[in-house]
Amino acid sequence: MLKGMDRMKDVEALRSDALRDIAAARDEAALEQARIVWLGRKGPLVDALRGIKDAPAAERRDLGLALNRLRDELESLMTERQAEISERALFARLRGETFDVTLPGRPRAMGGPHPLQLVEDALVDALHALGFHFAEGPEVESEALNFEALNIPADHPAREMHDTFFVQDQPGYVLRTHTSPVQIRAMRKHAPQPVRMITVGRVYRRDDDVTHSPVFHQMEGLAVGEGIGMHHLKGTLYEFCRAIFGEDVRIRLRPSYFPFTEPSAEVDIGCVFCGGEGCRICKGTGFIEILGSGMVHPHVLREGGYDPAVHTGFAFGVGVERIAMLRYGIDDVRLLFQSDLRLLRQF
Ligand code: 2U9
Repeated sequence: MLKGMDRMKDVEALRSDALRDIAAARDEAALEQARIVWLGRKGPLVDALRGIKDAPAAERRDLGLALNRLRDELESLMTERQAEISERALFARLRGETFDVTLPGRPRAMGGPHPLQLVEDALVDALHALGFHFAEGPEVESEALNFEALNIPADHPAREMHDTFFVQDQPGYVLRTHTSPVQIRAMRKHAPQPVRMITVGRVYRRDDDVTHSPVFHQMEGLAVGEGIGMHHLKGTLYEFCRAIFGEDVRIRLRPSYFPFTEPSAEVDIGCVFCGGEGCRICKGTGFIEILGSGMVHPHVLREGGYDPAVHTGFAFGVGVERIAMLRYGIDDVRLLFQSDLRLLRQF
């Protein structure tokens, strides 16, 4: 217990004893012991703090200040000492460890461009060279743009539940089932000026087997202007197929049906595997289906802000996975979505 005029001297004595103990602590256990002795509930400092009330009124303020300052000082010295002890222990451990510099390094798993990305780039480059500009749009799309504007009314089979992912709590919104709404957006932006654009991106359908994935990629192109005809469509697609499959490629157009084009045509190329003689991949026909296309339906032109009496246009769509599977001989579409390095290292 501190008494009378000696109180301040005793604070000083207490300080020098505590400092000596802290400096002498060589390990964590010793430091913890010093903490209990000097800062613990039964220690001299807490005792002295409790005794402030018994000191003469004139001394209380200075004594309180000195004791509180001492407590802060001891706490921070102990923290510093703790860091020194840990560092010293770490260095001691490292000095004892040997390191075999002849061991082989751990190889890093290398990434690389995904086959879908390689195909996407090739498709976009081929059309960029023909003067088509690139546009993008949202993957969560309104039913109005994904369906109605594309001449797919509410009772159309493509709108049945099994095809479309709906967005919970967002009536009227779907995950886009094709990239075509991007073209509607571009038409509305540019009409009545001519447009020549392509878009590529993810689309979603409730399908899942060796040839269908619930998420897949499409590339679509559109050209609208005055005097555009089927010959422009055929010439563009021929050049496109030459860029992708080689300049000797043969193409064939077959009549088809899409709600957003009229007339519509499916485009086949001469089978790149058998040279047209017929094989397992072309199922003996000598041709492989590559893309869909057609002249933009008047309803769709009007929805885009063009007058079908003045403007015409052509459009086409390609499945990116299908091209990648043909190009690289991949027989299960799901391999493209599994991020398996055994597949990805091959590109
Ligand atoms: C607008 C007008 C017309 C885009 C077209 C196709 C034909 C087509 C398929 C290819 C493989 C989809 O991924 S796939 O299954 N696409 O056959 N797409 S015409 O027609 C449009 C698009 C937008 C405004």
